[in-house]
Amino acid sequence: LDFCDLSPLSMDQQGLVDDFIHHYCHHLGRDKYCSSMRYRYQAIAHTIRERLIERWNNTRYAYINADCKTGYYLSLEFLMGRAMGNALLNLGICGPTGEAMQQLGMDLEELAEQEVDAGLGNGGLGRLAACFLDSCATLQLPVMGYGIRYEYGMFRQDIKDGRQVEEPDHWLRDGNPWEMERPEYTQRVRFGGRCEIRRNDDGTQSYCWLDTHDVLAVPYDIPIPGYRNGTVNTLRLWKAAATDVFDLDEFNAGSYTESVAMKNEAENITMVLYPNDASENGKALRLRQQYFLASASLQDVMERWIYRQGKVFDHFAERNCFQLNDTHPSCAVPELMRLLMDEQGLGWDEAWAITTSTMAYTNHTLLPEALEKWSVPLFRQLMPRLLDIILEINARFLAEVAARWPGDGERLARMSIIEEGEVQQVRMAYLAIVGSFSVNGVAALHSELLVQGLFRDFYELWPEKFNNKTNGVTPRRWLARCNPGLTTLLASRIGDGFVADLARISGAAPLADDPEFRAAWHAVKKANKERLAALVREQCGVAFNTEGLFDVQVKRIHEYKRQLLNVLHVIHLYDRIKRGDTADWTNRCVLIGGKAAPGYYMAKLIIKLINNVARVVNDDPEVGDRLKVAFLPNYRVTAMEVICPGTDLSEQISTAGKEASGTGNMKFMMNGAITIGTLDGANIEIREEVGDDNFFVFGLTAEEVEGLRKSYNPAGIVASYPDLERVMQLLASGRFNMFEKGIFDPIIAAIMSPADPWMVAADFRSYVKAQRKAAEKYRAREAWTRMSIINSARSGKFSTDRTISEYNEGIWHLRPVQPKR
Ligand code: DL6
Repeated sequence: LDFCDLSPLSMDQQGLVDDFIHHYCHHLGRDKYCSSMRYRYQAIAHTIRERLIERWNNTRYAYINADCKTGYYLSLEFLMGRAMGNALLNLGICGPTGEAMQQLGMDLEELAEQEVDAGLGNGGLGRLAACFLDSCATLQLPVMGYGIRYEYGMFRQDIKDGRQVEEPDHWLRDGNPWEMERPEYTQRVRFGGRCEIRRNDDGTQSYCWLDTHDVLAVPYDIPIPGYRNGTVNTLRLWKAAATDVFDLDEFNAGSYTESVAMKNEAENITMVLYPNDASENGKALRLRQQYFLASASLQDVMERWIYRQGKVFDHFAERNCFQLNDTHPSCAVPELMRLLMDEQGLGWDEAWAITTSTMAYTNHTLLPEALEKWSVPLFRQLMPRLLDIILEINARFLAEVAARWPGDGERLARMSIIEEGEVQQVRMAYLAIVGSFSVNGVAALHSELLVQGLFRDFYELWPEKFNNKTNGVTPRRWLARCNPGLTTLLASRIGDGFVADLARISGAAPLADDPEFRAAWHAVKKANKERLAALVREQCGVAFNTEGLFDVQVKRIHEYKRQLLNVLHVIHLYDRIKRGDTADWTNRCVLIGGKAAPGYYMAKLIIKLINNVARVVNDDPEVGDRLKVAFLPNYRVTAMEVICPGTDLSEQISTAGKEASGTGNMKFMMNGAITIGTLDGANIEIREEVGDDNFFVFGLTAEEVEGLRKSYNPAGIVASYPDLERVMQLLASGRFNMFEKGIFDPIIAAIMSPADPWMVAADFRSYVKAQRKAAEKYRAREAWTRMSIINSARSGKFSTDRTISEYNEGIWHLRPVQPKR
């Protein structure tokens, strides 16, 4: 089809204007009488999209020509946020596009505001996946993302009377110009039915999975541009659709309406993202989503392999690698076995050798409630063939353990993929470890705690499998795009190379001693604080004075992240103001934001407490600008793009040993915020990079937390610290819940419980001390700005380009490929 060989599209202002007009008038069919901004946004989105498509095709041809090994990032979540600004930045056409829009009498940033976030994730895990894709494309690595195209993404959070209210996020309602449906690559995923063993003529056996209820997986591809390098990789998201057979044959006996209802059941698989970031929910639909993703993606890879290489799998493992983003896609292990054995006729040993050389697993949490287990009966009902394979994997695995530790029955029970009990459970993390050649944690401490604790037995068996890959964030979105002021300033002094190679940002460290540079840095921060203050004013109706210390904690609301500790500190500051203890005061604006899982009672109560405290503090005329508190509703990627550039103090205050890594901490640091934090997750590595003088550390270490458990006595701690005693009294007095008697009693009880897993009271004293130090330092503006510059300048390690290079060197072994430009 020679007509496909088009000449490249123009990247200059006039070319963009012409194509915008074409899309607006001809493609979208709008005219000068249409006043809706939506179509203007869509016209510019399509104009940019076709420029991505050119590069997308060239990248695909280059990968095919290079006949290269490919990596696949399998994830139930990709928290992409908006696409347009990122595409413009990475294509290098922000300037001409802005001018083109100006020529047409429009403002590009205003158009960009029309785009809804692609909120296909809960928090850190999903956003990490999105940053990884950006870095893979920037490093020109042949990596494809596989995920689910949820019809409804993460819920929209409203705050009504101080409480979280969830609203559905129908993000696809107005269409999505950044996706391309590819029905030609549809796959069929099987559920239910039964298994039968058949004897073949040659005496061998084969397995049949019969009477299944099939669902179609239809791919939607999203282009992932690298930073100014001509590469555009692919994120393939699957949508579930009913098969015709499903509707007509099987349900012909039933009524029309029942058959349509069954169609809905198939399509429900990709209807909604589960909004829990840290708890297994045991829901059949969630397991169906997991298998749906794993099966559709592996079949897709397999189909391409067979198309290009034929039905020969000798080199499959050398040429393909699957990274499992937590255990959510770990059905991929038995599914690859099934495809290789049942569909391609390989024997167990051969299939197992291939599977265990292609699968790699990343763990993202130590929290027991987040470790997935699925009941064996549910597995049998939904994927009977997969369960057979898992049981066989387990039998062979336990034989290996028994051979290594003869007679150690306890160890066998501990390590078994199947947990015994009233109802047997499949331990998905163990399945992932046994089926993978690499298992990694996401920060040094987390990886260490994994091998010392949760996965200790497995580490003893296979120490070589375990490794660490400290997380990162992409400096394109999280510096260049969200903080143009700082980027321009940095570029004027150290060149703009740091955007593609963040290690170079260290060149800014000596500038911390240059008063002129500090003044310019301060001015940029001030402008960013004004932008953030405007957001807070608009969203929360609270006036933040930009002279004050902007003290920010935004992340999922969870007890282990200890938003409660933050609130107790706010109450303490309020108490000080009321007592007149305000000598050498630093004005402070406290911003908290984040979503709670809809069924998480305590997290939702904490949101209510934050809002109630905010109302009392903000309404008290005695307080004035000394203290302002706001809870930002509907925290999401786009909000963080305004929040992190405008923050002075970054709250990273989880109970040590509980936050696997954190990535918000890195975004804040990159944008010149100083961390107040515990020795948890990647905080430890941030502190190592910036030095103790540029970080406010406090609290128990992970070891101390565990050591204290048995003797933890919060009542004693409260009684021995008058500041905390007063805070608890204020809470108990009903000052923050005048007309809602007793609503915060569960919170008081949790803090006062010797079984409090998060040990809020234990760290209060050192937290207050660290906060006082931060407040004091903030008043010395030059010194604070110095710290701010140092934080940014030492953030080089926390680019996902570094993380992905480590994944590639240690696990994937992919060769970069340069497409034609
Ligand atoms: O690795 C990405 C991200 C980490 O930065 C967070 O520390 C961690 O909590 C998060 N993990 C999850 C999974 N469930 N839980 N909890 O979201 O991963």
